[in-house]
Amino acid sequence: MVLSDIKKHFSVLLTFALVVVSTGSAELLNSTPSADLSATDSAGVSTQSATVNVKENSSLAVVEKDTILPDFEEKLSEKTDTSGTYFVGEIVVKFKDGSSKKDQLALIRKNGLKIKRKTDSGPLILRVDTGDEQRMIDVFKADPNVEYTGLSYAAKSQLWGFGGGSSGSLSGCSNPNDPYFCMDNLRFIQLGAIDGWALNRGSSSITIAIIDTGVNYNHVDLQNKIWKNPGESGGGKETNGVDDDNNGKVDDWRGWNFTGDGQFPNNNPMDDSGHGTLVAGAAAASTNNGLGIAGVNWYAKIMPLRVSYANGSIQTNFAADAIKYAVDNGAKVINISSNLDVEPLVTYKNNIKYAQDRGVLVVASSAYYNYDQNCFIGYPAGYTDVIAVSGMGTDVTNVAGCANTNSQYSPIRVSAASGNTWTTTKDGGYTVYVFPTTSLAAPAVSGIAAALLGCYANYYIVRESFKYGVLDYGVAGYDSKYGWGAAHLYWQLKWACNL
Ligand SMILES: [Ca+2]
Ligand SMILES: [Ca+2]
Ligand SMILES: [Ca+2]
Ligand SMILES: [Ca+2]
Repeated sequence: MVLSDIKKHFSVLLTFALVVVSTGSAELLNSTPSADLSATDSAGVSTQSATVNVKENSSLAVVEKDTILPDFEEKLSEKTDTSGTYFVGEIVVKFKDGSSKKDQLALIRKNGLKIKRKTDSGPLILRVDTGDEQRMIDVFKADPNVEYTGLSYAAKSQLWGFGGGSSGSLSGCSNPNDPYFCMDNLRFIQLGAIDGWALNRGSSSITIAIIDTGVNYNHVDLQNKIWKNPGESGGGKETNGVDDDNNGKVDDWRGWNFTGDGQFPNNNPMDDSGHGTLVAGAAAASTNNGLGIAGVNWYAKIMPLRVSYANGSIQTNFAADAIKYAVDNGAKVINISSNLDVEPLVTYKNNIKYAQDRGVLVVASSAYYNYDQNCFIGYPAGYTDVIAVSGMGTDVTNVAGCANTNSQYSPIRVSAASGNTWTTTKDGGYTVYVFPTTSLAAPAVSGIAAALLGCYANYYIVRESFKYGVLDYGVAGYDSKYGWGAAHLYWQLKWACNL
């Protein structure tokens, strides 16, 4: 795959995400060495505070004791380079554990940079002049206190084509009675869902984290499916401005918005750009409720973790943080329907490993390319034991994405029916994506994984079911188009849960 081909394919992808939203002028709250920062968001929630106390002229011992890195000095960038690979005007630096804060700050100041965000996982996002990113990376790389540094990578949603259809009412049917299911259930047949539901329809005890652009948690077909953080629910804990469960996030009762306004993260994971709501509905919309669509999993909960800006650009550094949040807050499946063609900083891989080591399944869209093309699978789909998903069309010979083996890692790869996916929209309606996409194939796999975990299959059994319990297509056995085969709720339940 040559660069021009990659760009050509991404130019198609970007038709979904290229709504540029003006962000207003960046606020520079702390251009002086000493300042006290605190803020309250519009919901009355104190989101961050930090004291900066840099005594440049004090003796070394005093400075070392008092130096605290400022939490925030300038807003994050929402603008990517022309290929959409990284956010301009930013670099990411992880200092070595135990390195002196004074030395860290001195290096940042000496090069005229500012701190945009301390990520939960450790790396700092720093402000650099646009166009000067690589030079600054080289400068920081040469410093003995720096563990690693690199560009501030963006990821792309793996959706193609345009949604259609109406939000009008349709006559009902039964079992399940969701009107759009009744109108078009071929995808569910291909997923083995109709037969599978006779065995198991999922469990509300299993939560799927949707690491994406947020979710419209008010959608009538999603509102009863949104995860509630027990430690931040009831007795007014949702809005009391207190981190009641002491997990580092204030009032995170229904997920988290890691990007926030570019300055402060917040507790409102609403979906502005729409992709995450499409993904959430495809995995686990309210089913058999007489409304809208059916989900692959009837009962699993959805944890909305927003890691994008309003323009839909996904901030990989926050996706890494969100993986750890999902694990620490009880999600059992993590769905990532976004992809990079370059490997992000190692934090991302480390946090996926953190999830897998704790029995949390990570499902990711393989990179979208033209049908049937042998191509690079991308990241995070390319990491070890991530369930990387290609998208099978209603005509099963059409497959979006790839499952080939030109990766330094060894992912489990599977295909999933995603042609004619009816799903939920951010505006509260419904839409259909006719062509197969990996963005909508991954949540079908997440819904199946959640069903298997809900019938007490363990992590390893579920992971292996995507190899041994799937329906083989094409060349017998593993192939570069379908991977091990097509995800199939019925056969995987049989294989993993002995039903
Ligand atoms: Ca909390
Ligand atoms: Ca609270
Ligand atoms: Ca429904
Ligand atoms: Ca095959």
